Amino acid sequence: MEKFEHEYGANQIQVLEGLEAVRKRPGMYIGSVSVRGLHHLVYEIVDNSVDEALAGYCKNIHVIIEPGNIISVEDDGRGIPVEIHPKTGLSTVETVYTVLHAGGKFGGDSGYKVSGGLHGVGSSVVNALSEWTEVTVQRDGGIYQISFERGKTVKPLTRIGDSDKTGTKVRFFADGTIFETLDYEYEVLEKRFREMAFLTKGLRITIEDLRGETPQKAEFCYEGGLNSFVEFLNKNKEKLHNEPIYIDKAGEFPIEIAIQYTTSYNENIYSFVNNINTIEGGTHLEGFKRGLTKVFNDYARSHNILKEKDQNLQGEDIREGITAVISVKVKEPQFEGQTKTKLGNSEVTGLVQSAVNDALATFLEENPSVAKAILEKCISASRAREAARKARELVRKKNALEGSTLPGKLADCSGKDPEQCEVYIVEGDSAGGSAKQGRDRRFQAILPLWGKMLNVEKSRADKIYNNDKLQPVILAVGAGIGADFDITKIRYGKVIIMADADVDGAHIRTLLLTFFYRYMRPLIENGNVYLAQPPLYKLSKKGMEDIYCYTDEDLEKSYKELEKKGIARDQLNLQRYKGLGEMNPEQLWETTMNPETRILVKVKLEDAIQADEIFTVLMGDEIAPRREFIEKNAKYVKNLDI
Ligand code: 1YM
Repeated sequence: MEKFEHEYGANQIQVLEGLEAVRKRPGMYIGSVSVRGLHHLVYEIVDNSVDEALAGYCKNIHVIIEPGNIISVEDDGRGIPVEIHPKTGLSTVETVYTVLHAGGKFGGDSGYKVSGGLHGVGSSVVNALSEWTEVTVQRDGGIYQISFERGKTVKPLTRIGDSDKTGTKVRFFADGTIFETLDYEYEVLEKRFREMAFLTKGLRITIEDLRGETPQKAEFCYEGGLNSFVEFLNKNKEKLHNEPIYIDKAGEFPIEIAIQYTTSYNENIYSFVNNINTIEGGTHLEGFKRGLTKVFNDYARSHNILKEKDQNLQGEDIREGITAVISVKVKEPQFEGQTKTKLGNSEVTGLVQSAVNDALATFLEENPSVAKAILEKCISASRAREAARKARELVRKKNALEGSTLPGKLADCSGKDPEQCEVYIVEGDSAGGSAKQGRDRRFQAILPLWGKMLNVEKSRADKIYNNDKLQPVILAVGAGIGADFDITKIRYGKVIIMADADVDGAHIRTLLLTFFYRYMRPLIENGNVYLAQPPLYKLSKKGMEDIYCYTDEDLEKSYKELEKKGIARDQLNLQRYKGLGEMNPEQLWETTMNPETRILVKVKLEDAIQADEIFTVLMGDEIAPRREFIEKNAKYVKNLDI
């Protein structure tokens, strides 16, 4: 057996200090030690395989969650090099797994290093944060293996057999003393790998979950690349044209774009740089938007769809109903923004814009019926925008005349500091009445909702401004709507939706959440939207303090606890609350509004793609997917969340 040299020189001591730093401050390297950070470990390893695929050597990646939350990732690339690395005196695999940031430096120029999802730190960080790691490489006719514990080499690289194949397999067990949880969420990983497969045409990624009684498995491989991605995003939507518009430009900055218009009123654009989702957009997105606006206006002018007297279509008109995915590869990306997911490289704007200009103009010339369908929609969007502007003006004028910008039904709080203040949006006048009486008026405002329900998903902005149910919400929040929305103007730090725990309540919650998601998204992104959780039950008995239960499990627990104290079930009076209106003001305060005792669920936007799907399906036209969605998620409907 071939054993590799293992010496602890000055370099190696530095290495150990480096990995010690990772263990001391893991958050710096993987964002957090929550389940999210845990998932990052998997992405870090898989990213190396994806890099190998991008370099053209790897076709298959196989990820397994083994029993006991051990992760195994195997690819059929070239295998990490095994020869002694001149700088460290150790094998290259060992170097990659023990030297912080070693990944790219040693590999030469193999293209666009994606490595590391959001944080780009690589294998050594995973190694440092794992109780143990085992790497097996097939390369140069042999099988080689090396093992580590908490980042330290415990078995140096050894040749353990022969093989005519090539590839890398990494197994690791995350360190339970570092992470809050070791329980991987299969759905989260599955979603991420589907996305990665879309982004790397032809790459096959399989994921298996071997924990639990029923193993799960999924396989993703899309020959259509981004076209498949867009078709997937639009699967529940009515399309304006059958085939996505596809742009694929090779070169120094490869650019791949797929576009398909739907009949919806929303804009759904997802952008990626080196396979990293650029949630905050950036120069590539800017270039795309500019190109799109210019090409459609030019086409509309030259084909006399826009007459001389007509104004140009605006970008937002042209993006109504669009679903698009943009993926660019940039050698040295600069990421900016709060979450470092905004591309800063200024040279990219022009490159993307001209790629869109060329390819899209050609497409429109060759597909006049598609061009016509899209432009008809753009023009109707531009009319609606004009109508919305007028509606907005009207609201402003009306407010100016009436001398107040606040809706009449709002019972405002006396405090003025938005940070401290909260508004409860309450369905129904009777619950609104109780809430008004029960609240702490110093910091709690109540806005009862009345009027006709409007399906935001099926309406344009002008209808929304004029809707008597939503207008008070817009005015109370006080920060505008749509493109004008300005988060710094919000009047309340917490916008709390308080609705009954029944079907109607679920409906109003969904409606309001859809509205916030489509028209005040920063409010959700900034974590200002909450769902109040009124209790479902009250247990009472003479001489005993009332017990409120928020879930069925809660109720069972309370019964059991009381039994232990010698109080039997049949001695207790159980009240099931059908609506908020059944509670008196004191009870409402105590159970649902008192910051000391209430339960608030913060609405989080973890995943824009999933949120879009949920709202499209729940509020859209198509009935079959809605039924399917509700059947699949019936058990969660009680706690509707994005
Ligand atoms: C399951 C994880 O890490 N695969 C992988 C990693 C590398 C290579 C191939 C590779 C890269 C290069 C040349 C190169 C890495 N090599 C290095 C380094 N899968 C996994 N597959 N030969 C093989 O980039 O030139 C770092 S990652 F630095 F050693 F070359």
